[in-house]
Amino acid sequence: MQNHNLFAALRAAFPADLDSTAIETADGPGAPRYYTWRDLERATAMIANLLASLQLPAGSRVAVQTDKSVEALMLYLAVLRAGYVYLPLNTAYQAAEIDYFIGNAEPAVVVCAPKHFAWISRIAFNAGTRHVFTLGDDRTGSLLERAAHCSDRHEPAVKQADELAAILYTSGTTGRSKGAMLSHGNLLANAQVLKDYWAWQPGDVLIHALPIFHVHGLFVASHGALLNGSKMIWFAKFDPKAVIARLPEATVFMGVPTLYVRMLAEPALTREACARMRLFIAGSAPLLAETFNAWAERTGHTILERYGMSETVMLTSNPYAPATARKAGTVGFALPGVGVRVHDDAGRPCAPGEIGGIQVRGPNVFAGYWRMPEKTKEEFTADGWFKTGDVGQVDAEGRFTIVGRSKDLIISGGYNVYPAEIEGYLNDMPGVAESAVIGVPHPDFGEAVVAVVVPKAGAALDGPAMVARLKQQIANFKVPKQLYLVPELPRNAMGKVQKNLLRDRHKGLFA
Ligand code: MLC
Ligand code: AMP
Repeated sequence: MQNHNLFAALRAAFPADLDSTAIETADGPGAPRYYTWRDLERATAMIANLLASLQLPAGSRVAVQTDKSVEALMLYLAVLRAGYVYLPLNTAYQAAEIDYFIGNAEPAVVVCAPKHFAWISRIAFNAGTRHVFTLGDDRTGSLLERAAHCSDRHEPAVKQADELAAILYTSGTTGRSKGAMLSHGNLLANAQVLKDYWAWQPGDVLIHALPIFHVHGLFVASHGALLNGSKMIWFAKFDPKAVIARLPEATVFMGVPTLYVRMLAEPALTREACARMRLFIAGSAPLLAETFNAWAERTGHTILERYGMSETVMLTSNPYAPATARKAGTVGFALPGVGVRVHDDAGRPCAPGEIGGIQVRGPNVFAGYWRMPEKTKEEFTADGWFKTGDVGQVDAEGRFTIVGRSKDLIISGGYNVYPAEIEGYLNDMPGVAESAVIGVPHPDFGEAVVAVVVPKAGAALDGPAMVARLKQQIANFKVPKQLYLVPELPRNAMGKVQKNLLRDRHKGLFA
């Protein structure tokens, strides 16, 4: 029987010389550290054997909130290898957020940073998780201590293409986060298409400077390099100066627009520094034409923008060749084998240039939301296309442009922030009558979170104290950069808050 385990496919792409360098760390404890392909092979076997020794039920989730490290990547690969389901969690998440994810996903195993063991293990054990391990970014923690006693040989678990490989939580427009269920087949199909579409080549070297708890860094970047047997220069934390210093050794870079904006602010970013580079890829948030143009002028390289999401991995991409066919402000063409279309609210296809909802179908599209069949049903059309919640158009050649979102979502520095969630926290504070959370243009983050709050009659609210309170409750990137107290929110005739008016009112805040 053919094994569709994603790890097996990645493993098959390792180069013949297993003693060559697979990953070189550029920062973090002990840098530079060199990991060979053999190290990846052996360490993932040992961790997979540790997981296997726990005799977890089939389909068990392994939830992970750790700082970025090569060992954390190995843990991801080991979970695939052992046949369990990987559930990555943003390192910025705090107790209430972690409590929800663990409660909802009911992981059999939780792995966290040693410094967070006390509170995370309490949440996990309360939720019925049996095993909590620690993994530090300096190779410390119980996970590696235990794995050190395990065999370094392991046969990848046999998986069907439609079996679950990972759950990625993506916040809901109303209510709580939904776990997008991605299969081994979804992830491998997308990785293979991108390998061809972006013309990965022998000798490519990827600078990996993104977090590994979202689609972009965990799947698109890591799978890309692994499936090509390419070396990675591994940054635990993005630092524009340090990344630019390594560009002469690399050929491929992937980043959210904020990373490009920050590198452009560095005089060291020059044509010479980029002379060996083959490809700069951007996505996860809109890349401004201004950034695209400034990058081309400074480096001589045309950024390739692509479009994706947790539920579908990558959907569209600007072309690889010729580079002149990459157009600012567009996200390119449907990837081979992926169906992408634009439909109006009545479900009719839009003509070229007409604006509507972007829908997708293909081997990359997820199976549904974890334990939310109703939500899943709502997000698919009757004929089986997934409604992305992005609004856009397609031109006569098939090139897509995103013009907005029907989902109330803010994308700040590549992280998604759902206004409804922040409004919930604000509305729970004493003295708050109601609130509206909006995204406004920000030169660094693309969009920044801003809150507009209405106090109850007679209540004296303290804006900075409210922001400080939020900082203790939720991930820092979700905390409003500015909070306004106002007597009332603008509403339309139907009584609906007019966020567009608020956005307009505050659009110059960070100009
Ligand atoms: C950090 N901060 C942010 C922020 N990141 N504020 C708003 N938006 C963000 N994205 C704030 C923190 O709250 C903190 O504020 C201060 O900045 C310093 O925190 P930090 O962690 O030291 O920041 P920094 O390292 O500079 O992080 C910035 C960044 C990071 C751009 C490197 O945000 C990042 O890695 N973004 C990439 C996200 C990503 O990978 N997205 C892909 C999603 S996948 P304070 O006040 O608390 O001190 C996807 C699908 C697809 O969307 O298509 O790819
Ligand atoms: P996530 O839920 O984190 O996977 O975020 C997915 C969302 O990011 C998409 O639905 C889009 O709104 C947005 N996105 C991803 N890539 C792009 C892009 N190139 N341009 C504009 N928006 C993008």
